[in-house]
Amino acid sequence: MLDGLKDGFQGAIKRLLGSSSIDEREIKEFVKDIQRTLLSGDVKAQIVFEASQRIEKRALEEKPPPGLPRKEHIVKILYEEFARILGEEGKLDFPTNRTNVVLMVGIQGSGKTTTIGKLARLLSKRNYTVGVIAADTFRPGAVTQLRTICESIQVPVYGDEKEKDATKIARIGLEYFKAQSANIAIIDTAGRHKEETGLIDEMKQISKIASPDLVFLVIDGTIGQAAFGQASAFHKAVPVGGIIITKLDGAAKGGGALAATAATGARIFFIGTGERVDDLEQFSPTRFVGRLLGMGDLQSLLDRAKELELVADEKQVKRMMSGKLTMNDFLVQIESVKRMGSLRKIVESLPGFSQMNLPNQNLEEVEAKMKYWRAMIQAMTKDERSDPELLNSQRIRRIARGSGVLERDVKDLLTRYKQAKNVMKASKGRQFRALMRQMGNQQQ
Ligand SMILES: Nc1nc2c(ncn2[C@@H]2O[C@H](COP(=O)(O)OP(=O)(O)OP(=O)(O)O)[C@@H](O)[C@H]2O)c(=O)[nH]1
Ligand SMILES: [Mg+2]
Repeated sequence: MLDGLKDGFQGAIKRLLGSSSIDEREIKEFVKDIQRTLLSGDVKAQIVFEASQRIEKRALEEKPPPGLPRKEHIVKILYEEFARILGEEGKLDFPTNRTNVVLMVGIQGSGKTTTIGKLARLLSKRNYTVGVIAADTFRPGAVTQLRTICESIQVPVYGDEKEKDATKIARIGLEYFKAQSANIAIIDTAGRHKEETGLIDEMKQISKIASPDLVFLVIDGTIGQAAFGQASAFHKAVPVGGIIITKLDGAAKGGGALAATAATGARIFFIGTGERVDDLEQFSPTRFVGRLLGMGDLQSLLDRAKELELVADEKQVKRMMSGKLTMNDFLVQIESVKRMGSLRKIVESLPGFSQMNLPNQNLEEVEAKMKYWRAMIQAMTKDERSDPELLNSQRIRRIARGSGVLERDVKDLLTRYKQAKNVMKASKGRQFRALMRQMGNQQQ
């Protein structure tokens, strides 16, 4: 599934990462690549336009966190913008002290009835008691279809083959399952076209009577951008709370997923990946986008970006500006120097390190020292790290033993730390900011 999109995105990313420099032209080319891919993946033009505009604007204007190359930052923006369209992961969580009502809507053949079976099974596995109401009086054999599916998973069905009034079935079915104190009642409805006003009205009626806790819109994943119109039409009639995209096992291009969420603002909860009752997957936006963009590489990039953002954490800078440098902050400084490749320029600009008279000192030696400092800081307790003033000779001895160094080394670290703290205080964090800037440039 989604092969077209995947190839397109990954090709674009590869080209971006492979280019020697990044300027406005490169960024625009990249955004065009993305646009082309999205359009060929059947994503609605308006969504493509809005998404690519945001990506381009951010790519041109945003400064990457210090240490993250601009190209990689742009990939990260791409990831974030897609994840944003898809929203957060939809989680099902129902209170168990009443009967929660779930209403399934969607056009004919989208997979409502099949999905109800899958959903009922999943919910029973999560220890909810589930009942299903067959309120599709339109399609011949609808009740039998539902009964057959639910029999195989031992979920009770309320249906009345002779009753032609769907709203009545919904009402009586709900009374039936409420009387049994079922946790969840799922209502199957007749498939309808968005233009069929009669059936849309019936759906509104059912919704009014049932006052559902959650309306699931079931969308056929193979319909592509038509999903947008469908989703908005349904959403206008009943408030769609969640989306299930079916048939993503086949030739679906996946654009419908982006379209449906954009149209309703609702999250995708599940995707259907086959006809069998177990073929339902919890949908994870980050995993979905990850799959599209090539997860392996993306994950390491995101991890690294997160780490770097951690280093450049504004809160930390603020804390340091107020002269409160903790041992943890100090450790972050040490770590960041290591990560940036321990270049002399950086080391020299690091508060506290500048006093080390570096020109005469071997940088490797400094690095070796850092390794020990790290070990020493790690041997400290949480309290000691946030307030190194606590470190009396007894504690110093313990730390030295714990990290395999001499007490003198611990004292040396403390001196270094105090210097850093003083410099930080005197410069009100400016030094730290300068350092961060420098590290950013270093990588570009
Ligand atoms: N491959 C595949 N087929 C699916 C999936 N979900 C549903 N189907 C098939 O799609 C067809 C229609 O499914 P139904 O569940 O009957 O659809 P419906 O929305 O209830 O249809 P109506 O009641 O007529 O509106 C059936 O043949 C299902 O087996 C899926 O995730 N993958
Ligand atoms: Mg059906």
